[in-house]
Amino acid sequence: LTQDELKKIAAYKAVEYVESGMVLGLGTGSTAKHAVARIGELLKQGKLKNIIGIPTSKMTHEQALSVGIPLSDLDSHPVIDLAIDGADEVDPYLNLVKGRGGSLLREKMIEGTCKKFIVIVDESKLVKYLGGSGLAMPVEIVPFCWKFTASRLQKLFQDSGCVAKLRTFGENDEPFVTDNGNYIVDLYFKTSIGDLKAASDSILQLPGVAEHGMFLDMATTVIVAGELGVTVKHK
Ligand code: DER
Repeated sequence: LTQDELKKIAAYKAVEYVESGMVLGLGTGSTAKHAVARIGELLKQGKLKNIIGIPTSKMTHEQALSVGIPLSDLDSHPVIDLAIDGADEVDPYLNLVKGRGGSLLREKMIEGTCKKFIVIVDESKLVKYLGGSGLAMPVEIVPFCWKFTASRLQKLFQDSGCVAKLRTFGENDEPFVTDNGNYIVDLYFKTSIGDLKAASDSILQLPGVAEHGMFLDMATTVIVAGELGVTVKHK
């Protein structure tokens, strides 16, 4: 099975938890994309009715419109029944790293006000501890004096061998700009971050920081699709 087929299997399994009449947080990324498509398909077949979607990014907003999911927002629906979204890393306690697609702020707002938050991953996302993959742990910051904020983030975690890098794109290395008009600084760790809650608090205390990509104690269920089948882990 390819990685994308595994993502699709996990996504379809998550959509089995969707009931007619639900207000749904619609995730962002290559795994959540399959869940959004599946919800649209079931609506078209009449197997799901009266669904309202709350998209976690402009990209998901577009995709949801294209598959016919009626949309609204947090202002109209401050409480959401169920959110389905991918993750970049999942630790054994169902803590997550998210945001390598750049949508972490809206995802955290929406997934933080859900009664249930189902995370869908292929098995490659499982890690022993967050930051353990050596890949980016994203932090959304205001563009104003971003170097100042990036260097303070790096200093915060110097004991973990942290390197902070502004996320850029294209051949001119333009700064990546989020849906909210902010920048992203990606943190790379050599060793474990240690106390995640303390790390989260110290990041959020920096005035230039909008949000970070550690989703602690938020997932209620994680669906993992692997070569040997699908496992469902509940909090
Ligand atoms: O950027 C994000 O938050 C995405 O949801 C990410 O965590 C998962 O993206 P993927 O499903 O494309 O790996």
